[in-house]
Amino acid sequence: MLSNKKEKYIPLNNYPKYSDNQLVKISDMFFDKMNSRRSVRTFSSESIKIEAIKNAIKTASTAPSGANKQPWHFVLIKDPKVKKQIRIAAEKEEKKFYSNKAPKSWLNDLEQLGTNKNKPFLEIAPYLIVVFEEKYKTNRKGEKEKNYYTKESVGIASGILLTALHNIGIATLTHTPSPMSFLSEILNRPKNETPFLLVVVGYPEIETLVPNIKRKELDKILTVY
Ligand code: IYR
Repeated sequence: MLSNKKEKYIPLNNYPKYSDNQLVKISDMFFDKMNSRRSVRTFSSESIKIEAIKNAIKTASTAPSGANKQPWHFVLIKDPKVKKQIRIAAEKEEKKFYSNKAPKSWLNDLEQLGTNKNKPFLEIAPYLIVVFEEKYKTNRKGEKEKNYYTKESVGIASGILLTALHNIGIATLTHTPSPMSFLSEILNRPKNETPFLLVVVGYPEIETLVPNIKRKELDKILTVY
């Protein structure tokens, strides 16, 4: 019988079933692909078709989330004037961080990355994406409705975003100027959203160098019972 009533459950589709050999091979190839991802700090200003970036954001939004609240909002910035405003505000915070806020031990830990208060990439890269965490929602009666596990949800979505961009050869830098509240002001975001991460997006500058640092070996990060 035809019914236009919304079904409570629908079939799970599109899960492939690989052989053991294929499982190992495909996962190994994907590891190689992801293992080539590096945080980049020198970006080319070369433009990138916005549809590709929007697709990556759509992919990020497939992340699981607490009670399916999807507690994220993405702001995609391409306007040079807005990028400039963000750079000025971020460098103001970074100046304080590097000159007096950060303890010596923190600066020592950062030494290997070669970071400093200057953030030219915030203007040079063709796009910035600011990921906002939606801590709660306000309903029509003006009451606060809770979202759940928002940090975990937005963290997973951000990881998928970086993966989706890397998959098409686009480099990223996860940048967290602290505090980040200036992003809410510049981007006019409502009070129920908190800036979570600023992602710099673009092609790496030609002859980009990255720090010669290593990932931990699997046996150091994995315990199997
Ligand atoms: N937010 C500063 C400092 C910084 C902190 C960490 I932890 C890093 O992994 C990298 C940088 C900056 O962006 O320079």
